[in-house]
Amino acid sequence: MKSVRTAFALIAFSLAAADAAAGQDLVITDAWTTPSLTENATGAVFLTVTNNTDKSVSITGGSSPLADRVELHSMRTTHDGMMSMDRLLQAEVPAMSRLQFKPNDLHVMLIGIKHKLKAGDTLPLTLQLARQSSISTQVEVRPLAAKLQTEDTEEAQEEAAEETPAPKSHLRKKH
Ligand SMILES: [Cu+2]
Repeated sequence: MKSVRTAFALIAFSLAAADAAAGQDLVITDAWTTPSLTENATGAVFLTVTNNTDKSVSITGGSSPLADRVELHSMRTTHDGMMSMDRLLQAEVPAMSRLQFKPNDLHVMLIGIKHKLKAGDTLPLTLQLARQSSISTQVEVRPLAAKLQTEDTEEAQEEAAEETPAPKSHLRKKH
């Protein structure tokens, strides 16, 4: 009888672990970055924030013991086809929804990384929320190939076009 109860407890525990994102009010999952290319580099962190509450939540900034500063950034393509990065003062995670930070889009920027990150390393990251609360995670450093795989085809084509000189009009975005 005792062993049956233990088995039930184990099943309950593993379900809870697998469903962590669904069980907590606010949780960060799948946080990753790429290796640093130089000392004191900047780096973009990608992650998903899931909000299981019925109120929207604002992320207002972040911190990591391994970086001088942490900022929220967004990337966009300007009218002349250049990529531009903007600092955001906050990012909203709607009620019962999730917000994805992903390559060439919203990201968490590490500025002044204190030691070169290599694939397999992890670094702690805390995101600051409005009303003095915060959520933390461990960011996994993945090989550069992980980022290249997630970049969209259009981006890859633009890069190829830049390598082989093309008429400038080809790089411009149509209105
Ligand atoms: Cu950035």
